[in-house]
Amino acid sequence: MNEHEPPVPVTVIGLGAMGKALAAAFLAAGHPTTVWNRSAGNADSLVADGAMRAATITEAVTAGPLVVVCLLDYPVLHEVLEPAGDVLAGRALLNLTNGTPAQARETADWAAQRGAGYLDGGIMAVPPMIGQPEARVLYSGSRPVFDEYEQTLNRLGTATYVGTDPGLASLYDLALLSAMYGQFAGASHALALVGTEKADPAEFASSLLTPWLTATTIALPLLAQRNDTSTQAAEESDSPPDMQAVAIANIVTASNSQNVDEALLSHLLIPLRDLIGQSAHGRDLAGMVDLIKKTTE
Ligand code: FVH
Repeated sequence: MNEHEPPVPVTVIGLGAMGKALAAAFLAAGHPTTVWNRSAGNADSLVADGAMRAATITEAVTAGPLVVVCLLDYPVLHEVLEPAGDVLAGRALLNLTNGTPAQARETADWAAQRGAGYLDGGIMAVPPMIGQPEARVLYSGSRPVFDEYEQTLNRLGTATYVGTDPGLASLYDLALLSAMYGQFAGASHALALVGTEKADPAEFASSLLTPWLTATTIALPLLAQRNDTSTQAAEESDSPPDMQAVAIANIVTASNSQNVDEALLSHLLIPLRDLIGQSAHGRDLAGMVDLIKKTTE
């Protein structure tokens, strides 16, 4: 579609917090938008803003060429879409429901059997961000579908295509969420530690914790280095693993004496200790990534 063509009619199925934000962004960009939700009342505000309410799931799917689904999970998606399987042929199914790579691949096969093009998506944003460039949405699956609807997808946020394997977007989504929850867990531990003394957690968070976490992102490329290059990196490192293990052990000891649960840090200390004990002694933190992976041999 070029910028002079009229906006593509879009259907949004699932009007929870995220589905409503998606439909509102399409409406705001002038797309004829049909909506469906199990609890019909969720559509009221969108209908007031110009959306068309579909009475049935089949009516929703047949309303246009691009069907966007954002439901609680994949079992719900299949329960909802199965009755409309016969009318999916020739349409593009875009699934923004959070799930696993295996679920995405199964759903791509399910869509292909019904003659639909399939894109899976991972939304790296919360509902108020939808419609802004800061809202990144990852897509994988059919490249022709992505190319045809890229401009429409950019209405939701910055559309980023990551590959033809339909499971890739959810893999990247879950990986990014894992990094986020890891950071939240570490930050929660830090705030619990500081909170054991007469310190202001809000002041600590804004003046020290946030700048510190921002500064430490400089180490992320080191973690991503391949194992075979990390040995050399470690030899030149200013922060060798045995030095870091001592600091982590001190955090564990201090956490215990401050009565803060050290379970989180124990999981960091054990892999680091194992890394130091290995024959490739001296490898830098990049080796932790390999330690976490389970080998299939
Ligand atoms: N909200 C967020 O911050 C995150 C951001 C990143 C992406 N996630 C994923 O988006 C999916 C939907 O999330 P949501 O925030 O819209 O979730 P809810 O507000 O809880 O809405 C759930 C919708 O699913 C419908 N639903 C649930 N069970 C059924 C069912 N058995 N049959 C039919 N529909 C069902 C529910 O309908 P209703 O309860 O209103 O009738 C909502 O439409 C999700 O994968 C996130 O991980 C959001």
